[in-house]
Amino acid sequence: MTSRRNFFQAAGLAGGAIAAAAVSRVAMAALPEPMLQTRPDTMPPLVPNSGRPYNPVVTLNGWTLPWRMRQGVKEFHLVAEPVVREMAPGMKAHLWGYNGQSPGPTIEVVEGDRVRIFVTNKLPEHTSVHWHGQRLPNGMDGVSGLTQNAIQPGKTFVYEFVARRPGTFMYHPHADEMTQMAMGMMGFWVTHPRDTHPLIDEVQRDFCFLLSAYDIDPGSCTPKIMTMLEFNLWSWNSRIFPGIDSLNVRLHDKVRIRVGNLTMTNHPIHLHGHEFQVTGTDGGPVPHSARWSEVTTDVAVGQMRQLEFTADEEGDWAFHCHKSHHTMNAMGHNVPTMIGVDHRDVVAKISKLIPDYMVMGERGMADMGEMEMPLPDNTVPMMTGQGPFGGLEMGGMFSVLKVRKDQPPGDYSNPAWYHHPPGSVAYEWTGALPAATPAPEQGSVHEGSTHTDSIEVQVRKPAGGHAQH
Ligand SMILES: [Cu+2]
Repeated sequence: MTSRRNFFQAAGLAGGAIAAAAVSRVAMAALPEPMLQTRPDTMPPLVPNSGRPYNPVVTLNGWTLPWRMRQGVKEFHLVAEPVVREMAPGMKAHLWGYNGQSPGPTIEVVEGDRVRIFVTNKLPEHTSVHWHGQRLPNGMDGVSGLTQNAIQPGKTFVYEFVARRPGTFMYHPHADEMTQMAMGMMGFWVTHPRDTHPLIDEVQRDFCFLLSAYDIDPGSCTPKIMTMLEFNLWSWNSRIFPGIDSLNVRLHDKVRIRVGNLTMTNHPIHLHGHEFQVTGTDGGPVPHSARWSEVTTDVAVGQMRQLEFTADEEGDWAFHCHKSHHTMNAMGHNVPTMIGVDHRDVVAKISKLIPDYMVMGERGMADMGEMEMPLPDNTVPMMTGQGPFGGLEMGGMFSVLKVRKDQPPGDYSNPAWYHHPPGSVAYEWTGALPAATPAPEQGSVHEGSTHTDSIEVQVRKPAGGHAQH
């Protein structure tokens, strides 16, 4: 039943809706100017100057996209386009990204914000943007072919929804995904809580970065997009060590680190010197009863994790993926293990044929860190980086958490290396070394079992073609 009063209210709403539609067409005629950022440095937090207040995040080697408020709507303008990303000093990659960079800028909003995102496609092929993890109307989900027409080159689409759920999210194309994500198209999204939230703590430092992987042959600059598993550059925000900035905090700061994984494999993210808790996932804040302390947490493909801890130990603490091949830069993987092999004779013979032939790996691979072999242009050494005590022999997904008593509140600048208190650094033993002796004879825990020194394993393969029963 419709009363006269309701009828006028409905008419009023309808009139309002028409007016709003007319205004928004005008607004769209003057969509926000796209902001570009091509510097690979970590930009200071973008303190909100309009809309609801919040504590901004800091994107490692990245930045937050400025917005404008228009009639209560937060408007952003993303431009999908080819970019040149310096992955580390001396190595530039030709990637695809947003607004001058890969990954794209971080988008920060507040729970309950109405958000309007203009997406302009300057790629040579169609694209779309999927807002990974968000609650939104189905038609705003960004799956080309399923929920929308793909955004053709040169076209601009508008996405609009309310950021309903606070937490850690990301965005990426859902059109020719294999190519576009292999080329670096992705970005971070943080929705801050509107009020104090029982499961979301206030922190003094809030960092975020995406895990991405590339396969770029040494000496080249464009990723091989068909690679599924054998990537050679493991990056945080499309940066590789020593190109990843350190995470600089003040002693006793509460620190949050948000990580999203858009590679093809999982990454056990490991922090030295502190225990953290996983306080949030793509699904939202983790209940207190489901949190436990860790020093490593696995971030699987397509997942987000929020790590939180109190930085209460001063120093320079390594922070890295624990897959040791992910803390190295581009290299060949088809190299035989040469540890223990004395191939000096062979080298002499090969050197007559190939003057530049190099012995590799007979004492381990640490020599690679200071390898004197000339590298192709646009290539970063496999293992590199200098610390106060010499070579770090790292690459890829590696950085340092710098905890300092005198780091000013809110200051993210890079302090000098940690000054260790006297007597607190591992040191060389210079006394005599006793000869090794066998461990004392003790009964085995498996009393009565056969003597171990008589056991020998023999492997016999079944005769070809005839199964042995
Ligand atoms: Cu990894």
